[in-house]
Amino acid sequence: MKFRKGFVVLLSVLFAFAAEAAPSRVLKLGHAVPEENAYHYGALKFKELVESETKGDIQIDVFPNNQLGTGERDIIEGLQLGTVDIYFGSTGPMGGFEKKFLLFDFPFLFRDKKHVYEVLDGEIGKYVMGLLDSKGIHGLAWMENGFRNLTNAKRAVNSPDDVKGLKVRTMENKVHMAMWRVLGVDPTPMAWSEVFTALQQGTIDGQENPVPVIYTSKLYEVQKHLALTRHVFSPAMILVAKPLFDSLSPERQKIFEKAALEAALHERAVCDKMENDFIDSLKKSGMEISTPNLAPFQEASRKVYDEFRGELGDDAKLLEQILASGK
Ligand code: EAX
Repeated sequence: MKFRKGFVVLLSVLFAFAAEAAPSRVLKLGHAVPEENAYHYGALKFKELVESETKGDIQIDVFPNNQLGTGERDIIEGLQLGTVDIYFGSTGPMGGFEKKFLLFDFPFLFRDKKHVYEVLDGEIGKYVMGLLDSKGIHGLAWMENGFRNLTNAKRAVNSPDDVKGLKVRTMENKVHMAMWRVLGVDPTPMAWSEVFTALQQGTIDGQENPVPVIYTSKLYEVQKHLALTRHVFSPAMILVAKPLFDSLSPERQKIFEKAALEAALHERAVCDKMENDFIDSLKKSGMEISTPNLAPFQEASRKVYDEFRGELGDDAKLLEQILASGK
Protein backbone atom coordinates (compact mmCIF):
# COMPACT_ATOMS: atom_id res chain seq x y z
CA MET A 1 0.00 0.00 0.00
CA LYS A 2 2.81 2.38 1.04
CA PHE A 3 4.60 1.72 -2.26
CA ARG A 4 1.49 2.59 -4.25
CA LYS A 5 1.01 5.83 -2.30
CA GLY A 6 4.65 6.80 -2.87
CA PHE A 7 4.33 6.04 -6.57
CA VAL A 8 1.21 8.21 -6.90
CA VAL A 9 3.00 11.08 -5.12
CA LEU A 10 6.02 10.69 -7.45
CA LEU A 11 3.78 10.74 -10.53
CA SER A 12 1.93 13.85 -9.37
CA VAL A 13 5.25 15.64 -8.71
CA LEU A 14 6.48 14.70 -12.19
CA PHE A 15 3.24 15.89 -13.76
CA ALA A 16 3.46 19.12 -11.77
CA PHE A 17 6.99 19.73 -13.13
CA ALA A 18 5.90 18.83 -16.64
CA ALA A 19 2.93 21.19 -16.45
CA GLU A 20 5.20 23.98 -15.13
CA ALA A 21 7.68 23.48 -17.99
CA ALA A 22 5.02 23.53 -20.77
CA PRO A 23 5.23 26.92 -22.61
CA SER A 24 2.17 29.12 -22.44
CA ARG A 25 2.77 30.15 -26.07
CA VAL A 26 4.32 28.36 -29.05
CA LEU A 27 5.03 30.85 -31.87
CA LYS A 28 5.73 30.15 -35.56
CA LEU A 29 8.64 32.01 -37.17
CA GLY A 30 9.00 31.68 -40.95
CA HIS A 31 11.53 32.62 -43.62
CA ALA A 32 12.07 31.81 -47.31
CA VAL A 33 15.71 30.73 -47.45
CA PRO A 34 17.82 27.65 -46.61
CA GLU A 35 19.18 27.09 -43.10
CA GLU A 36 22.66 28.08 -44.33
CA ASN A 37 21.43 31.65 -44.97
CA ALA A 38 22.06 34.52 -42.52
CA TYR A 39 18.32 34.97 -41.80
CA HIS A 40 18.30 31.52 -40.21
CA TYR A 41 21.22 32.42 -37.94
CA GLY A 42 19.31 35.52 -36.92
CA ALA A 43 16.14 33.51 -36.31
CA LEU A 44 17.96 31.03 -34.07
CA LYS A 45 19.51 33.89 -32.08
CA PHE A 46 16.06 35.48 -31.64
CA LYS A 47 14.61 32.10 -30.56
CA GLU A 48 17.44 31.57 -28.05
CA LEU A 49 17.05 35.02 -26.50
CA VAL A 50 13.25 35.04 -26.22
CA GLU A 51 13.07 31.50 -24.83
CA SER A 52 15.79 32.14 -22.27
CA GLU A 53 14.41 35.54 -21.21
CA THR A 54 10.91 34.06 -20.74
CA LYS A 55 12.35 30.93 -19.07
CA GLY A 56 10.75 28.80 -21.77
CA ASP A 57 7.28 30.22 -21.24
CA ILE A 58 7.34 31.39 -24.87
CA GLN A 59 8.62 28.79 -27.34
CA ILE A 60 9.57 29.82 -30.89
CA ASP A 61 9.51 27.19 -33.64
CA VAL A 62 11.58 28.21 -36.69
CA PHE A 63 10.34 27.17 -40.17
CA PRO A 64 13.00 27.80 -42.90
CA ASN A 65 12.79 27.32 -46.69
CA ASN A 66 9.28 28.61 -47.34
CA GLN A 67 7.62 26.01 -45.06
CA LEU A 68 5.09 28.69 -43.96
CA GLY A 69 4.36 30.04 -47.43
CA THR A 70 5.24 29.96 -51.13
CA GLY A 71 7.56 32.97 -50.81
CA GLU A 72 8.15 36.11 -48.76
CA ARG A 73 4.94 37.90 -49.78
CA ASP A 74 2.94 34.80 -48.76
CA ILE A 75 4.69 34.56 -45.37
CA ILE A 76 4.12 38.27 -44.70
CA GLU A 77 0.43 37.82 -45.58
CA GLY A 78 0.45 35.05 -42.98
CA LEU A 79 1.26 37.69 -40.34
CA GLN A 80 -1.95 39.49 -41.29
CA LEU A 81 -3.98 36.27 -41.42
CA GLY A 82 -2.66 35.00 -38.08
CA THR A 83 -1.14 31.85 -39.62
CA VAL A 84 2.41 33.17 -39.10
CA ASP A 85 3.62 34.89 -35.92
CA ILE A 86 7.11 36.16 -36.86
CA TYR A 87 8.79 36.89 -40.23
CA PHE A 88 12.49 37.11 -40.99
CA GLY A 89 13.06 38.22 -44.58
CA SER A 90 13.63 40.87 -47.21
CA THR A 91 11.52 43.99 -47.75
CA GLY A 92 11.13 43.01 -51.42
CA PRO A 93 7.34 42.50 -51.33
CA MET A 94 6.75 45.23 -48.70
CA GLY A 95 5.84 47.90 -51.28
CA GLY A 96 2.68 45.90 -51.86
CA PHE A 97 1.69 46.23 -48.19
CA GLU A 98 2.83 49.82 -47.60
CA LYS A 99 3.74 51.89 -50.69
CA LYS A 100 6.30 53.98 -48.78
CA PHE A 101 8.57 50.93 -48.58
CA LEU A 102 9.30 51.51 -52.28
CA LEU A 103 11.58 54.25 -50.94
CA PHE A 104 14.34 51.68 -50.37
CA ASP A 105 13.92 49.98 -53.76
CA PHE A 106 15.33 52.73 -55.96
CA PRO A 107 18.42 51.68 -57.93
CA PHE A 108 21.86 52.78 -56.68
CA LEU A 109 20.21 54.69 -53.80
CA PHE A 110 22.77 53.75 -51.14
CA ARG A 111 26.52 54.48 -51.37
CA ASP A 112 27.59 51.57 -49.12
CA LYS A 113 26.49 49.66 -46.00
CA LYS A 114 27.59 52.45 -43.66
CA HIS A 115 25.19 54.75 -45.52
CA VAL A 116 22.47 52.06 -45.42
CA TYR A 117 22.53 51.76 -41.64
CA GLU A 118 22.80 55.49 -41.03
CA VAL A 119 19.41 55.64 -42.78
CA LEU A 120 17.74 52.43 -41.51
CA ASP A 121 18.88 52.89 -37.88
CA GLY A 122 17.98 56.60 -38.00
CA GLU A 123 14.76 58.62 -38.18
CA ILE A 124 13.84 57.51 -41.73
CA GLY A 125 14.07 53.81 -40.87
CA LYS A 126 12.02 54.33 -37.71
CA TYR A 127 9.37 56.31 -39.60
CA VAL A 128 8.98 53.75 -42.42
CA MET A 129 8.90 50.79 -40.02
CA GLY A 130 6.18 52.53 -37.98
CA LEU A 131 3.92 52.68 -41.06
CA LEU A 132 3.36 48.92 -40.83
CA ASP A 133 1.32 49.05 -37.60
CA SER A 134 -1.80 50.13 -39.50
CA LYS A 135 -1.39 47.04 -41.71
CA GLY A 136 -1.59 44.56 -38.81
CA ILE A 137 2.19 44.09 -38.81
CA HIS A 138 4.68 45.37 -36.20
CA GLY A 139 8.29 46.00 -37.26
CA LEU A 140 10.90 45.01 -34.68
CA ALA A 141 14.27 45.48 -36.42
CA TRP A 142 16.16 46.04 -39.68
CA MET A 143 18.38 43.22 -40.91
CA GLU A 144 20.43 42.68 -44.06
CA ASN A 145 19.70 40.88 -47.29
CA GLY A 146 22.40 42.88 -49.05
CA PHE A 147 23.42 44.53 -52.31
CA ARG A 148 21.76 42.68 -55.16
CA ASN A 149 23.78 41.31 -58.11
CA LEU A 150 22.73 39.91 -61.47
CA THR A 151 23.27 36.26 -62.43
CA ASN A 152 22.38 34.65 -65.77
CA ALA A 153 22.99 31.49 -67.77
CA LYS A 154 23.72 33.13 -71.14
CA ARG A 155 26.59 35.61 -71.13
CA ALA A 156 29.05 37.73 -69.18
CA VAL A 157 27.67 41.15 -68.25
CA ASN A 158 30.03 44.15 -68.42
CA SER A 159 27.75 46.86 -69.79
CA PRO A 160 23.99 47.60 -70.12
CA ASP A 161 24.14 46.29 -73.70
CA ASP A 162 24.97 42.83 -72.32
CA VAL A 163 21.66 42.56 -70.42
CA LYS A 164 19.38 43.54 -73.32
CA GLY A 165 16.89 40.77 -74.10
CA LEU A 166 17.60 38.68 -70.97
CA LYS A 167 14.56 37.25 -69.14
CA VAL A 168 15.33 38.07 -65.51
CA ARG A 169 13.29 37.07 -62.46
CA THR A 170 12.70 39.89 -60.03
CA MET A 171 10.98 40.03 -56.66
CA GLU A 172 7.32 41.06 -56.77
CA ASN A 173 8.45 44.69 -56.73
CA LYS A 174 7.43 47.22 -59.37
CA VAL A 175 10.43 49.52 -58.88
CA HIS A 176 12.88 46.65 -59.36
CA MET A 177 10.94 45.58 -62.48
CA ALA A 178 11.05 49.13 -63.86
CA MET A 179 14.82 49.30 -63.41
CA TRP A 180 15.39 46.17 -65.51
CA ARG A 181 12.83 47.30 -68.11
CA VAL A 182 14.69 50.58 -68.77
CA LEU A 183 17.82 48.46 -69.32
CA GLY A 184 16.06 46.43 -72.02
CA VAL A 185 15.53 43.36 -69.82
CA ASP A 186 12.25 41.42 -69.71
CA PRO A 187 11.51 41.30 -65.92
CA THR A 188 9.49 38.34 -64.54
CA PRO A 189 8.20 38.74 -60.95
CA MET A 190 8.19 35.37 -59.18
CA ALA A 191 8.07 33.94 -55.65
CA TRP A 192 11.50 32.82 -54.47
CA SER A 193 10.39 29.19 -54.04
CA GLU A 194 9.87 28.88 -57.84
CA VAL A 195 13.13 30.48 -59.00
CA PHE A 196 15.60 27.57 -58.89
CA THR A 197 13.33 25.32 -60.98
CA ALA A 198 12.59 28.13 -63.47
CA LEU A 199 16.34 28.69 -63.93
CA GLN A 200 16.92 24.94 -64.24
CA GLN A 201 14.22 24.64 -66.92
CA GLY A 202 15.43 27.76 -68.73
CA THR A 203 12.07 29.54 -68.57
CA ILE A 204 14.08 32.49 -67.26
CA ASP A 205 17.71 33.34 -68.05
CA GLY A 206 18.68 34.97 -64.78
CA GLN A 207 17.79 36.50 -61.45
CA GLU A 208 19.28 39.06 -59.08
CA ASN A 209 20.13 38.61 -55.41
CA PRO A 210 22.87 39.29 -52.86
CA VAL A 211 25.88 36.94 -52.85
CA PRO A 212 24.80 35.07 -49.67
CA VAL A 213 21.44 34.17 -51.23
CA ILE A 214 23.05 33.17 -54.54
CA TYR A 215 25.45 30.83 -52.73
CA THR A 216 23.21 29.36 -50.02
CA SER A 217 20.48 28.66 -52.61
CA LYS A 218 23.09 26.91 -54.81
CA LEU A 219 22.33 29.06 -57.87
CA TYR A 220 25.85 28.28 -59.14
CA GLU A 221 24.37 24.93 -60.20
CA VAL A 222 22.09 26.67 -62.73
CA GLN A 223 23.81 30.03 -63.40
CA LYS A 224 27.16 30.48 -65.15
CA HIS A 225 27.62 34.25 -64.93
CA LEU A 226 27.58 36.63 -61.94
CA ALA A 227 27.91 40.40 -62.52
CA LEU A 228 28.61 42.42 -59.35
CA THR A 229 26.09 45.13 -60.22
CA ARG A 230 25.11 46.00 -56.60
CA HIS A 231 22.16 47.74 -58.24
CA VAL A 232 19.86 47.85 -55.17
CA PHE A 233 20.46 47.37 -51.45
CA SER A 234 17.84 44.94 -50.21
CA PRO A 235 17.02 45.50 -46.52
CA ALA A 236 15.56 42.66 -44.47
CA MET A 237 13.30 42.88 -41.42
CA ILE A 238 12.09 41.13 -38.31
CA LEU A 239 8.32 41.49 -38.28
CA VAL A 240 5.71 40.24 -35.80
CA ALA A 241 1.94 39.96 -36.17
CA LYS A 242 0.62 43.10 -34.49
CA PRO A 243 -2.27 41.46 -32.56
CA LEU A 244 0.26 39.02 -31.11
CA PHE A 245 2.68 41.80 -30.14
CA ASP A 246 -0.14 43.85 -28.59
CA SER A 247 -1.21 40.83 -26.52
CA LEU A 248 2.22 40.63 -24.84
CA SER A 249 2.82 42.28 -21.46
CA PRO A 250 4.97 45.46 -21.60
CA GLU A 251 7.80 43.46 -20.07
CA ARG A 252 7.56 40.77 -22.75
CA GLN A 253 7.29 43.39 -25.51
CA LYS A 254 10.64 44.74 -24.26
CA ILE A 255 12.06 41.21 -24.37
CA PHE A 256 10.95 40.88 -28.02
CA GLU A 257 12.38 44.29 -28.94
CA LYS A 258 15.73 43.63 -27.24
CA ALA A 259 16.01 40.12 -28.70
CA ALA A 260 15.16 41.44 -32.19
CA LEU A 261 17.84 44.15 -32.05
CA GLU A 262 20.46 41.66 -30.89
CA ALA A 263 19.38 39.07 -33.49
CA ALA A 264 19.42 41.73 -36.25
CA LEU A 265 22.96 42.85 -35.41
CA HIS A 266 24.06 39.22 -35.32
CA GLU A 267 22.41 38.56 -38.72
CA ARG A 268 24.01 41.65 -40.28
CA ALA A 269 27.46 40.51 -39.12
CA VAL A 270 26.91 36.98 -40.41
CA CYS A 271 25.54 38.28 -43.73
CA ASP A 272 28.45 40.70 -44.19
CA LYS A 273 30.99 37.94 -43.57
CA MET A 274 29.13 35.63 -45.98
CA GLU A 275 29.18 38.29 -48.69
CA ASN A 276 32.98 38.47 -48.44
CA ASP A 277 33.57 34.73 -48.09
CA PHE A 278 31.11 33.46 -50.70
CA ILE A 279 32.50 35.34 -53.72
CA ASP A 280 35.46 32.96 -53.64
CA SER A 281 33.14 29.99 -53.03
CA LEU A 282 31.08 30.95 -56.10
CA LYS A 283 34.26 31.18 -58.22
CA LYS A 284 35.33 27.73 -56.95
CA SER A 285 31.83 26.45 -57.80
CA GLY A 286 32.43 27.40 -61.44
CA MET A 287 30.74 30.79 -61.77
CA GLU A 288 32.42 33.44 -63.96
CA ILE A 289 32.34 36.76 -62.08
CA SER A 290 32.46 40.19 -63.75
CA THR A 291 32.80 43.60 -62.09
CA PRO A 292 31.12 45.96 -64.55
CA ASN A 293 31.62 49.73 -64.61
CA LEU A 294 28.42 50.80 -62.82
CA ALA A 295 28.20 54.36 -64.18
CA PRO A 296 26.25 53.46 -67.36
CA PHE A 297 23.85 51.32 -65.27
CA GLN A 298 23.37 54.20 -62.82
CA GLU A 299 22.82 56.65 -65.68
CA ALA A 300 20.26 54.43 -67.44
CA SER A 301 18.31 53.67 -64.24
CA ARG A 302 17.87 57.37 -63.35
CA LYS A 303 14.58 57.20 -65.31
CA VAL A 304 13.13 55.00 -62.56
CA TYR A 305 13.33 57.94 -60.16
CA ASP A 306 11.19 60.09 -62.47
CA GLU A 307 8.72 57.24 -62.98
CA PHE A 308 8.19 56.38 -59.30
CA ARG A 309 9.03 59.49 -57.26
CA GLY A 310 5.32 60.41 -57.42
CA GLU A 311 4.32 57.14 -55.69
CA LEU A 312 6.01 58.39 -52.52
CA GLY A 313 3.87 61.53 -52.31
CA ASP A 314 5.35 64.10 -49.97
CA ASP A 315 7.80 61.44 -48.72
CA ALA A 316 9.70 61.87 -52.00
CA LYS A 317 11.72 64.37 -49.98
CA LEU A 318 13.12 61.38 -48.05
CA LEU A 319 14.48 60.05 -51.34
CA GLU A 320 16.38 63.31 -51.88
CA GLN A 321 17.55 63.20 -48.24
CA ILE A 322 18.95 59.67 -48.65
CA LEU A 323 20.65 60.56 -51.95
CA ALA A 324 22.15 63.72 -50.44
CA SER A 325 23.40 61.93 -47.31
CA GLY A 326 25.18 59.40 -49.49
CA LYS A 327 27.25 61.97 -51.39
O1 EAX B 1 15.14 37.32 -49.02
O2 EAX B 1 13.03 36.81 -53.20
C1 EAX B 1 14.21 37.22 -53.15
O3 EAX B 1 14.91 37.43 -54.16
C2 EAX B 1 14.81 37.50 -51.79
O4 EAX B 1 15.99 38.29 -51.94
C3 EAX B 1 15.20 36.18 -51.13
O5 EAX B 1 14.04 35.45 -50.91
C4 EAX B 1 15.89 36.42 -49.77
